[in-house]
Amino acid sequence: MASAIPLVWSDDHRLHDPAAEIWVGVRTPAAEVPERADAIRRAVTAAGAEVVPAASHDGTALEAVHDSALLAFLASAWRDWEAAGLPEDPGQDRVVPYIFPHPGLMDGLEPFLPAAAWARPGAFCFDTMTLIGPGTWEAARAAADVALTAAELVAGGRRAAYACCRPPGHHATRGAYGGSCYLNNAAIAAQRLRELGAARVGIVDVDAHHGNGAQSIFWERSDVFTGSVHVDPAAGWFPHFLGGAAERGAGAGAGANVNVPLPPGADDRDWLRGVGELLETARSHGVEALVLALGVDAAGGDPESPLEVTAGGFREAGRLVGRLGAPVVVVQEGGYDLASIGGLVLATLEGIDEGGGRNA
Ligand code: SP5
Ligand code: ZN
Repeated sequence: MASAIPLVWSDDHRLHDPAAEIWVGVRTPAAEVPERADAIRRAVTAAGAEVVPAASHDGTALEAVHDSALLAFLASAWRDWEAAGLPEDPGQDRVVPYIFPHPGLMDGLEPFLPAAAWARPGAFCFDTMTLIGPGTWEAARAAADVALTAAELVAGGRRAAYACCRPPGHHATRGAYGGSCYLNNAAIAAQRLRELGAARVGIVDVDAHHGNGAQSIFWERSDVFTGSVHVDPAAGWFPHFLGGAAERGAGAGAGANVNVPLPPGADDRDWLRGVGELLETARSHGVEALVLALGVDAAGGDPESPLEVTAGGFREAGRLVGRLGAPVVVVQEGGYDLASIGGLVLATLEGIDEGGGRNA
């Protein structure tokens, strides 16, 4: 079956090859590899999707969602690391943090921005798993361009567009990167939809991991509803420290964030109930456009999550999204089993078509 949803693309994702993750101090092979986006693109275009090249954008849309200090750090991090000689001595070929301005260290004081290139990453990164190399910034910029281009297609009247983003974005907050994410592509797309006329926008995140980035960025805003269904961080899963059902937003945004944490092993039925709850809540908030943060790592067999969703589950989630009736920007997040991720994304896009999201 042909997908009527255009796929927005940039070859520049390949400039980012983190190669490794530092987990419990050990250098392990990266899960977030360039082949991911290529595999997804192959499956979706084999089904007939039109490919739209990403248009480049200046920094304005990034500044609307991220701190300028984070953007400045990311833009020069690799150059600064190299200039400090760190690839030769001590022999570290990626930017990795080693000290963090932990609340327990600072006790309310404002941290310095470290002068040392080896200390500065800790001011902006919340884990040791999200490495920066040559080309990481260029690829992250390109992924944001992909998301922005998809948002502009939808604002221009397309019923749906698929942003084949890499690196992913949903763990990145206003001021920090981590979880294999540098810039929050979904949040950037949502903010752009707001600027282009949607009075209320929803971000529904179905990646296996909590969408902490959008939750935090829009925490005090009522104009962007955020929802995430994910494996319960309190049961031992990334991001470990947040993502519970009690997190509902604050101030003007009180009630405009919903988390549905699921137990490890949760299947289609549990997961689809969560997806449905998020979409219903988005509907009740009156969203005029939706961003679907589509990680497919909730699938059974994915090496990074214990959820057991099937391709049929992803197709049904797509149908629920299509039935919402709002135009939708689908933004790629996680999904790490190279053999299956393309089919899972395609099933979701076909579900959106079937549910009513077919382009006129
Ligand atoms: C975008 C996305 O799905 N990010 C999720 C990142 C979660 N990574 C947590 C990894 C936890 C440790 N896994 C052990 C594997 C060692 N290589
Ligand atoms: Zn994930």
